[in-house]
Amino acid sequence: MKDYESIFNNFQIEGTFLNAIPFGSGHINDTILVTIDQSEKIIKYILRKINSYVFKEPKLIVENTVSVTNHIEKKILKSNKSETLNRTLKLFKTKNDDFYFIDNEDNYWCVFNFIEDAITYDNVNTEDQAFEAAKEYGKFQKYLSDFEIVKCHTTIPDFHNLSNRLAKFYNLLKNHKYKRIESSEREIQLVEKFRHIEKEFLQLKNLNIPLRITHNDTKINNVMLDEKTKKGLCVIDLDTVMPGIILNDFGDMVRSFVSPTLEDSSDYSKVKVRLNIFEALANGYLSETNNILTKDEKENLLVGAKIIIYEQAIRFLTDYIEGDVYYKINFTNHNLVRAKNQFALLDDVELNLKIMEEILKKYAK
Ligand code: GN1
Ligand code: MG
Repeated sequence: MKDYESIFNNFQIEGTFLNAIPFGSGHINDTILVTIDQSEKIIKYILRKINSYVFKEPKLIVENTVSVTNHIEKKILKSNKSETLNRTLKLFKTKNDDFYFIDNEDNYWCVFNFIEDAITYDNVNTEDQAFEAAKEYGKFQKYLSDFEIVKCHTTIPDFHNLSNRLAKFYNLLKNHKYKRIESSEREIQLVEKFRHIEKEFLQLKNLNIPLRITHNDTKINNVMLDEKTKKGLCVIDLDTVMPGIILNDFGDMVRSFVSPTLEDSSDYSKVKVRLNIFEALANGYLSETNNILTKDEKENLLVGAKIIIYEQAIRFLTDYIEGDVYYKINFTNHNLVRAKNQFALLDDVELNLKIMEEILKKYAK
C-alpha cells in the first residue's frame, strides 16, 4: 500500500493526518478519502492518483480541471449562489505551488475538497433522483457553454470515436495470441448485430452538432446530490472533461440511469429501460439545456444513447479479450459480464426507441 500520508503532506494543508481509506467506485483512478485533524476540527479531503496508463499526459488533465472548476466558480459567484461555493470541486496546491504532486514512480496525485452532506448513487432508484442528477449535468453544460474550446486539452484522443473502437476490436480478433476470443464468440456476434449503429455515428458529421466542452463520463455516480434536500449539488470526476459532443453526455446518462441493474449485473433478464426514469432524465437535462442545443442535437440525443451503450459494450469486451488491462476488475470474467450487460441494455433501448423518442419530444422543443 502507498504511503498516503507522505504523499498528502506535500500539499499546502495544515493539520494532523488521521487516516486514509479507498473511496468510491471508479474503474480507472485511485480515490482515497483522507481525514485530517485541524485544531480539533475533523476535515476530509479526496486524494486522487491519476492512472497514467489511461491518461498519457496527466498534467493536461489537471490543467483542464483547474480551468473548468475556476470557470464554474465564476459562474456560481455571478449567479449569487455563493453559499454553494464550498460545495463545488476545488483543487489544492502543493508546497511547490503546483496542483499535482509527482511521486518517485512518476504517478500524479491531486487533492480535492471533500463535499460534506452529499450523496452519490450507483443506481437510480426514483424519478426525482434521475431528474435532479440530469438537471445537474445540464447545469454543468450550461456553465461551460461559453468556455473557449481551444483552452481545453483533448486528454484522450478519439475517446468516443466509435469507428476507432470498432477498428481496434476487429484488429484484436486477428491476433491469435488472445485465448479469450474463443469464449467470446456470442458477444463477438453481438458486435456484428449492432454494427448499423456505426452508420448513424458516421452520419453525425453531416449535421449541426457542434463541439462543446463535455464531461464524457456522465454516470449516475459522478453527480452529487444534497443529502438533505436531495437536490443536485455538483458534478464530479472531471478527468475526462474535454471537447466532445453533447450526444455522448446524454447517452452516458441513459446508459447509467435507466436500468434497475448495475452495469456489471449478470442478471441480464432484469436489464431494462425504465421509461419513467428515462422521462425524468430527459425532463431534468432539457430543463437546463433546451435553449442552448441545436435542432440536430435535440433530434439525435437517442442516437447518442445507442452509440455510447454500444461503444461501452465493445470497450468492455475488448478489455476482456486483451486480458483486463484497462478497467479494474473484481472477478475473472468481470469485463465479459459487463459487456453482456451492456448488450442486453442496447437490445432493450432499440426495442423501446420509438416510445423513448415520443417522450423526448415533450421536452426537446
Ligand atoms: C470508467 O473510472 P470511471 O469509473 O470514472 C471510464 C469511462 C467508462 C466507465 C464505465 C477514463 O470511468 O469511460 O464509461 O469506466 N473512464 C475512462 O463505468 O476510460
Ligand atoms: Mg470517470
